[in-house]
Amino acid sequence: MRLDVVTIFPEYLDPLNVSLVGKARARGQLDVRVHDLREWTYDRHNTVDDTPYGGGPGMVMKTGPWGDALDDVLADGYENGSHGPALVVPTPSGRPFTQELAVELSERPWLVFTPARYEGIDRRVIDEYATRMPVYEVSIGDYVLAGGEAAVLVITEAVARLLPGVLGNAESHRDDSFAPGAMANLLEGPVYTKPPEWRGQGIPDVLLSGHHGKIARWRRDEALRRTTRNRPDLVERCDPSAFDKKDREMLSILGWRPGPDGRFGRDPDAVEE
Ligand code: 6GU
Repeated sequence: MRLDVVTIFPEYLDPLNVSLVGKARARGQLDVRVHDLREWTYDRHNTVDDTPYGGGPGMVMKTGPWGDALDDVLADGYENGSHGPALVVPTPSGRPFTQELAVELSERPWLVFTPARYEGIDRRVIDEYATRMPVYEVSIGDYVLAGGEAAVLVITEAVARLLPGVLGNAESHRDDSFAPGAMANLLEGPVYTKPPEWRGQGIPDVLLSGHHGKIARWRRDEALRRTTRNRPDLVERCDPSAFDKKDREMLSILGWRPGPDGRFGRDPDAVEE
């Protein structure tokens, strides 16, 4: 997969040389190119922004540098054999970044990221490229960052670990908490390793029992408990056919009751177990 990032802070993307993404690059599984937007400015001050039409606070990134940069990056990519580029525009006004979108992006051969600072990029830039290629405007959550570079790091890591051969074990994704099509998207429960006692805390006995059925059941119960506590919306969204008899017993203990449509809702007075 080829990735291009156009930014006024190229050094912000240095973490792409580290860990999983760095190793995928070193192995040739990912071809990452980071470009300095200011190379496509021609004035003495390397201006990339200007005041917004219609007034208001902040500055807007200008069409000229973005259009010239993207034209050059796209041309160079094609010359080097890449095809089917998609633009990924990080913005707090984008669609939520989910595991499902990570899977979709991981199936594309070439992603071009346009992280912006200030109040964003002149709309005409995105509208023009959208006539030629898919454009994904993406937000990584309900909070506001000073710029899109951190979002590029987040999206790249989520996408890179899905590429064939990047994670060691091909089975590893199927169990991801948010894997699309998973029976139930539950959060994963707690994990433990040696030593067996640390600062007076032991390991739950069941994990030392060697009884695989009981261990699987305990893990499932812990997943239900943690999901109830941290993401009750995920339980509400679950297709009730994802829950077996033992799940239903645990859900009941946690205060969940099936509604008329079979989906689970929580007794508002339920106390946490
Ligand atoms: Cl992609 N960019 C910015 N600036 N803020 C965000 C975001 C992106 N996603 C959530 N907040």
